[in-house]
Amino acid sequence: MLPQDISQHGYLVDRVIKLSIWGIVVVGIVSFFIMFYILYKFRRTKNPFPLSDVPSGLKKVIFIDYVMIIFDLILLFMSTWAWFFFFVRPVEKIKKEVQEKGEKFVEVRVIGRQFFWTVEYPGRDGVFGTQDDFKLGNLLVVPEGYNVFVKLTSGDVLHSFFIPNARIKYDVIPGRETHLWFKPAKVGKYEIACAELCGAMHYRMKGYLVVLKEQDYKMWLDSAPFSEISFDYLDDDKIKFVKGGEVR
Ligand SMILES: [Cu+2]
Repeated sequence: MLPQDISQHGYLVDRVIKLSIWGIVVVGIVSFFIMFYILYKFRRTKNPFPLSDVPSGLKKVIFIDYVMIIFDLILLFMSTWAWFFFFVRPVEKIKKEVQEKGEKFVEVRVIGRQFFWTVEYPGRDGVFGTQDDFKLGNLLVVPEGYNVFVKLTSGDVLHSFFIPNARIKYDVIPGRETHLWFKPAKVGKYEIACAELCGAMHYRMKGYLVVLKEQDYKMWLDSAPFSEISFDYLDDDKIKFVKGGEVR
């Protein structure tokens, strides 16, 4: 039903979606059952004259309202929690937590433009603004199991950086920096989409997230960006880089 979840915290989003869908299905079935039951029970041949009041037995169905209120509150709590977890907590705080726990992380910058993504990497030293920084077009390469911090900006109009498999999506806003954090837990190649209608070629604004094993990532970083990635777990789909960061 949903695309494969490859991030460590994607289940927070999935359970809200699944609960919504199953809740709607159950409520729909119960509501239609009651509706058809009432249509049948109070049919005109048996009840030629309208009743002046709701029969007392029927008043009991009001319990459905209470069930719905409780269900909505649970849903509200769960979705607020997921939202808070991913987007409301300041990224500096998450980074501090990650460092205190001794977890590994990488940082990248993503710039959205009509109609492509530019991904800036800090290179081997992990620091931006140094000699070994490099850029790639439409390709975000990250190591498996690392925390990934993405700083998002726009070069022109509104875009939205969306990785369905990682369950993250955030608006890319001109003149403002937004942040995303996720933790890829499964190697492979996954789609990145633009989820905000940004112009005529919006549908072609597509990139890839490539999650590599740690040692492969390091190997790639040593030869980046003018190398090609081909590991057997990438669906034998070779990803080539050429000078200037174009991806073929
Ligand atoms: Cu776009």
